[in-house]
Amino acid sequence: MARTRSTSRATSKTRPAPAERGRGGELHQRPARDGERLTTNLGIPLSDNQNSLRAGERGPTMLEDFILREKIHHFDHERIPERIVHARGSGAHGVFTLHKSLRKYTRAKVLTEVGRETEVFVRFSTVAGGAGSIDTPRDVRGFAVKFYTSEGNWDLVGNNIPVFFIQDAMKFPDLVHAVKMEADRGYPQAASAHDTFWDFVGLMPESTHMVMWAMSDRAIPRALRFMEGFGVHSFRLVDDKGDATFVKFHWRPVLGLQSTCWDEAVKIAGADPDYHRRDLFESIASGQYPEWDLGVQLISEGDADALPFDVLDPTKLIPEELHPVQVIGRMVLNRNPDNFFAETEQVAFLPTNVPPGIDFSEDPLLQGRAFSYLDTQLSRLGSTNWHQLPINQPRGCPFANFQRDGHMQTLVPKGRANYEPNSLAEAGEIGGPRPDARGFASAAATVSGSKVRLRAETFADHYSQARLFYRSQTAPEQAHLAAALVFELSKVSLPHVRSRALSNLRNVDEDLAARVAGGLGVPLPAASEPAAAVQDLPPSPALRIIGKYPETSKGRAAAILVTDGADGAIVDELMGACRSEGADVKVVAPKIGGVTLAGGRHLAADGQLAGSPSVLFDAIAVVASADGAEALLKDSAARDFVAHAFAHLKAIAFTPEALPLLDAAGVQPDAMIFPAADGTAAFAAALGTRQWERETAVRPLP
Ligand code: HDE
Repeated sequence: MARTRSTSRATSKTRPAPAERGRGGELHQRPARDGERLTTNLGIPLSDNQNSLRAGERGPTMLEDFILREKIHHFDHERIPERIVHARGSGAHGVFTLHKSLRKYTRAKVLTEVGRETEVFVRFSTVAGGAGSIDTPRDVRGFAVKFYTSEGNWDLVGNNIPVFFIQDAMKFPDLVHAVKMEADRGYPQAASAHDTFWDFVGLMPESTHMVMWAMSDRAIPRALRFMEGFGVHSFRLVDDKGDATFVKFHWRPVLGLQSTCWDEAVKIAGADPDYHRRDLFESIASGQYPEWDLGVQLISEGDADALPFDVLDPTKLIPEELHPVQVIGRMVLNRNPDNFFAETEQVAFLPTNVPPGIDFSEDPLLQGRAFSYLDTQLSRLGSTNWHQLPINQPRGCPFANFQRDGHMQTLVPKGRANYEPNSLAEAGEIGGPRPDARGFASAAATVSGSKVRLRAETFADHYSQARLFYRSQTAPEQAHLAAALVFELSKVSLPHVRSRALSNLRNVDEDLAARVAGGLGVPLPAASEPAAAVQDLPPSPALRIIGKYPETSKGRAAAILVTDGADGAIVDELMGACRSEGADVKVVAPKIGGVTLAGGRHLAADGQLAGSPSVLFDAIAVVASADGAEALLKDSAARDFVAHAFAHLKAIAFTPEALPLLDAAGVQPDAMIFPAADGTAAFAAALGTRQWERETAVRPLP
């Protein structure tokens, strides 16, 4: 048994880190320097960080060991409550630059000062799973942006889907309970494919539109960088005179929209549960900064009245064909968090954080959110002073008021004046801040009526936009949506729940309902009674994924599976072609030590075959020697590598020696199967797309 007294000692002669005094007199611990003396939280230098204090070398640990006790005490309390929804998330810092002024509509400087750069922090999330759940479930994604504006923080706390499941905040706890793990068994985690979710949405026809989006490929994004974002609710922009215009906010990914196949998403969950988090972190670390354009739809009160639905109803979108999205600026995420907990976990988003010039609407869901988010910070972050955490503090401007004290107060305000009005400045003392007539003012919206608990008649149409969404999709997207419904409803064990879902689907589209019933192998029940007549609205191509953005290979990644003796010239050519398209290339080899190419050159591997399945890449190439290909044939990981890429409709390039492996994997020639000798450029150009025509050959679609 080793009986060392101490195996590590502070070697540096430097002094303990002194505290630095911040703007408001607050104390900030500066980051420790390498080799600096290790101390307790109160600055007592430590001589031994390996051994607890014991009575005798093999004796019991002593109660007086304040060093051990402090360390374990702090560790025991390292976790804070995870978010009740959106617990699993990934964050990044960045900058928003305004390119077009909305001066005519708002006095918010962040939306009027062209060229101004505003710091942002963004947190993307899934909704249903816990903090340790996978990144790729079928789920809505949160898209929350904190703008540190010169007039205070503006939080645009949106999703990657422009509508929501419910119309009234009253139903939110029911919705969340229904989708989360079932109450008695504690599963399934991060999945809507279970009885209680489908029971709830079946009984709430208002959720049908959002269910269409959640069953579409939007809910299985390829990466966070390839998602759109939406503010969802109608907000108001307010000008200098106090006049208001409704606004809907849109984020458009510069690299385009892209999703995975469902089977692929399921397999990624096993291969890399952190797939999205890793992609975000690595793309920023490598300088491929994710970017989005910010767009707005502006709707006057008069135009809102003319819409065939209520602008306050969060289950409805405003088709871009009716009110175009104007791009006004760009957000670039260019810095990873230094510390996940301090920043991504402790960031507190509040839809009520709006600067002067931006205001709420009477959307009953937004009104409920206005209460909820402030409330939740107290239980998550444990103190009303959560706004003093570095990630939550305003950065673009100072903050000053007479709010005082509370748990974990880090500010040290000076003087006697802790109330307003006061006249202490007249006696030369500190008087403190004062209200400013140019400060935040709510839009003067007229409100009238009796106190009632009822849903406005204008919210009654639950199916027309669900139909609009479905009918606006391309054929492959419609098939995926139907397949997702079949998958989800096949996990529902209560026949009446499944049947009600089908009854509601008949109001969306008879063909869709028939496809889903056919896929389930159950009879089609009678349609449910809609609360309002269902309208046939003109299709909106902007609701599609396929074809909405120009195709690009930028930001995508190809994997080249290589073996010993492979042709190095082809590998170089493939790498060059992919890189010139702005794509990344990874070398996958049977051994992590890499391969020896024909001619003797050593090629390092980025991944070992069994740990780097093709689901993690956008396209694959197999560059093998004859012997190497023969060895791969005997390896199920190699056969799956190719078979899965084919099943997930990806581009495949190959050298002739690899043909037996392609045959064993069931690959059939098509427009995205490229012989490497002359197809490298076409392969590299196809990284951002999928071969949709192949799909019927690889899986039955409903
Ligand atoms: Fe949230 N939501 N929400 N939500 N939400 C939270 O706030 C809530 C809603 C959204 O990355 C919580 O700080 C209610 C719509 C995002 O930190 C909580 C209602 C939309 C995030 C909360 C809604 C969202 C949250 C959990 C109905 C899209 C993650 C922890 C009235 C527009 C933000 C927290 C982050 C987080 C409540 C509806 C988006 C509990 C009561 C609609 C992106 O306060």
